[in-house]
Amino acid sequence: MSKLTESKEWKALQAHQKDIARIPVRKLFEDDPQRFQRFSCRFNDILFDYSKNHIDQTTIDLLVQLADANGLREQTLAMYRGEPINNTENRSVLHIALRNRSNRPIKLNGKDVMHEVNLQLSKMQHFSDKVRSGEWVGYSGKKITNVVNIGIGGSDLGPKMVRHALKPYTRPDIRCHFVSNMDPTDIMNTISGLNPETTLFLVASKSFTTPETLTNAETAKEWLLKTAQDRRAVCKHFVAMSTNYDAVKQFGIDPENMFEFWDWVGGRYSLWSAVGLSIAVGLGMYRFEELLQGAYEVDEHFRDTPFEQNIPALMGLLGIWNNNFFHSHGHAVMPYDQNLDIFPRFLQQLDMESNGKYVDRDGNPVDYATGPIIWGEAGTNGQHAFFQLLHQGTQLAPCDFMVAAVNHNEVHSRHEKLLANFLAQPEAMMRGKNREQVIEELHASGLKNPSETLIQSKIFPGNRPNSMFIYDKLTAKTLGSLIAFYEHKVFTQGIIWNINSFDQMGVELGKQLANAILPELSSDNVNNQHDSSTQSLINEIVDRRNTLM
Ligand code: G6Q
Repeated sequence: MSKLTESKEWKALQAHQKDIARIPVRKLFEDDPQRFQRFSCRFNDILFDYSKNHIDQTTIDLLVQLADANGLREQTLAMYRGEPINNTENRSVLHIALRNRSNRPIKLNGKDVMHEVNLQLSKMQHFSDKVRSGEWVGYSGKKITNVVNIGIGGSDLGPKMVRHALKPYTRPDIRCHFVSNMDPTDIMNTISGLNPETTLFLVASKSFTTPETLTNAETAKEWLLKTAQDRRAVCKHFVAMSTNYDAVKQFGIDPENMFEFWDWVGGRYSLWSAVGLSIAVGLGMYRFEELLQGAYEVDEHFRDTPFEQNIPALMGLLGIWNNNFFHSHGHAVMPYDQNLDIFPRFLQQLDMESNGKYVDRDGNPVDYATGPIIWGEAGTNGQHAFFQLLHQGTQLAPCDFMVAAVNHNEVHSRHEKLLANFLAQPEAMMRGKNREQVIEELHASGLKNPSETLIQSKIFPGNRPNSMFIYDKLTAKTLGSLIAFYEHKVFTQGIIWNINSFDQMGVELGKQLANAILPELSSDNVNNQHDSSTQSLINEIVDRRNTLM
C-alpha cells in the first residue's frame, strides 16, 4: 500500500464517502438552504459553483486536510521559487514567470528570469506591431495577410485554442492558420489557398527537432521558394519560437527572427511565452497582455488563498474526490460557448499528458487512480451525442460546464436558449428523475398503463457530479484566468497523487518505433523484430502502395 492510501486523511475520506453516498444530492440541497452560498466562490467576473457535487462541509474539510498533509502549499511555493520540481528532467517549472505582471524578481541559479521574459515580451510587441501595421512586408514588398503557425502538441494547441476563443477580437485582414499534423493533407489544405508573397510562417518548436514540425516547415519553405526563387525570401516569411538557437539557424531562419523561451517552460504550458506569437499578431500585444494578466491574478489567488476558497485547489480536490472515492471514469468539459470548442482538446493535453502517470515521483507504481480521461464538446452539441451516458450510463463522469452571461453574438433571444440548456443539464444530472415522477408524466401524457420497461427506461438516477463556471463575456483576461485555473488544478492533483506532472515520457515509445518502421516502408529492409500483426500490416501497406502508386 502507498503512503497516500495508508494515510489517515485518505482513510477518513473513504469512510466519509460511504456515509454521504447514501444521501442524494437533491436531499442535501433540501436540507441546506445555504448550500449554493456555501459551495460557490467568486473570482473577478467568474463564478464557480461546485454545489452539485456529492459533498458536504465534512467532505471539503477532509479534502483540505488531505491537501495540507500532502504539502500542497509548500509545493506550490517551491514551484513559484523555481525549484526543480520536474524531478525526472531536473527542471524548474516556471510558466508563472511568463505572466508575472508584478515583475517581482524570480531567481533561477541566482539570475532573475524576469529580465529575459520582459525582453522577449518587448520583442513580441515590436514584431507583432510591425506585422499588424503593415510595416513588415514579404519579399515582394506586400504586407502580410495570412499567418501560419507550424507546431504540434504544446506548440500548437494552446495558441490555436486562444486564437479561436478570442475570435471576436481578431482583425479580419490578418487570417491565422494552424498546421500540426504529419499528414501532408494538413499543410497542403492550408497553403493551397494562400499567396506566398503575403504569408508568414511562425515555426513553434521548443526543441526544434520535432519531425512533424520540421517536415511541415520544410514543405512550407519549398512552397515559398517555388514562387520567390530566392533563398533570401526565407527571412521575410519565417520566424521561429524555440529554445534551440543552432537548429533554428541550420533550418535557414535568421536568428534575428527567433523568439526565445527556456527549458523551464513546459510545452503544454508555453502559450504564455513566445509560442503565443500568433495570438499577439492576431489580437495585438495589449490583448496578449490581458490574457497574461488574467492568468497572473489566478497565480496570486492560487498561492495565497486558503484552500476552502481557492478555485484551482477546489477543482483539483473535487476531481480527486470523484475519481478516487466515487471511482468516476473520465471528466467531461462542456463549454456552452462556441468559441471555446477547442478548449476541451487543449485541456485533454494539459491534464492527460501531465497526470496520465502510473508511477509516483520515486518511481513506484501507484495503487490509486491518477489522471482521468478528459473529453468534451461545445454548447448543446454534446446533448445530442454523448449526454445519454452522462445521465443514465453505468459509468460516472463528472462534468464542468461554462458559459458567458452575455454572448459576443446577441441575436434575438438565442443566447437565452443556450443559457437555459446550460442550466438544465447540470440540474438534470444532479436531481435525476424518480419512478413516481416518471409515472405521473406518463399519465399526464395520456398513457394510463405504461409498461414497466418503459417506466424503468425513463428513470434518471441523478447524483451525477458537476461544477459550473459563469463569466460576463469571454474576454482575453477571463480566458487567461480560466486556463490558469485548470493548470493549477492539474498541479494540485499531481501533488496529492505524488506524481511528476511535468514530464511526458509516455510519448517516447511510439516515436522510437515509428523511427524504426519508417525505413521498412520504403525499402525491402525487413526488421523481423515486430510482432506478427505489425509485421503483416507493414507488408500489406508496402504491397498496396506498390500496386496503387
Ligand atoms: C507538451 C509536450 C509536447 C510538445 C510537442 C512539441 O508539453 O512536450 O506536446 O509540446 O511534442 O514539441 P516541440 O515544441 O519541441 O516541437
